Amino acid sequence: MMSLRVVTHLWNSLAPSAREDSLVLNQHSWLPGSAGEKSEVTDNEFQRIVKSLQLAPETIRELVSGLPDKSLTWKPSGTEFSILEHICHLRDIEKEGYAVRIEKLLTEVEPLLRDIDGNRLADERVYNRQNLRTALLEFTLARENNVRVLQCLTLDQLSRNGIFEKVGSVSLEGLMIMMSEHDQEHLKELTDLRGRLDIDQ
Ligand code: NI
Repeated sequence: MMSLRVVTHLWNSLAPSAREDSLVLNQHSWLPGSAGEKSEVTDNEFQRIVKSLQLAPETIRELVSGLPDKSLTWKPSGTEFSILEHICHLRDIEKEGYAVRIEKLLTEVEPLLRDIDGNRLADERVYNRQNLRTALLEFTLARENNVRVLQCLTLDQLSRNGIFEKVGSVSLEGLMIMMSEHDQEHLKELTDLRGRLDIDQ
């Protein structure tokens, strides 16, 4: 998988204040080489991924702050998310996707990890009529919970495996990288959307 490239992208995507903040890294229990396990990411990379996961809600908050309601719900096309839809999506994927998958990987043997149809949820739950502040707060809290769990994982736990629907075998470490990639995709789309608002409205 991609580790360093992704991490570098994540790092570059952070707001300058967030990058500065992430120079202060918390210590945690994961150390490379312990228990003789071979891992795909180094300890530094692991720390950076966790830190970027931790900072994502604040990065998004900075990106969307001060925008009028009509900009928050503006959809560039029928198939693209508005800013509000992106944030509701990140919240639900965090709570119903990643929190559940992490729990299953930690407590079950080779669990099946369900894929979630984000577009269907956006329609069913009418994301574009939800409250942005509430959605962002809920995403922030759900992310905090997940980061708290990830920070304390041992190497043995990081190497626990499951089967991710439509993807295949994935370790908890791989899942963590998927989380950061997913953040990255949506941060990129949000940044593009933000730029287009300045032009179009
Ligand atoms: Ni998504």
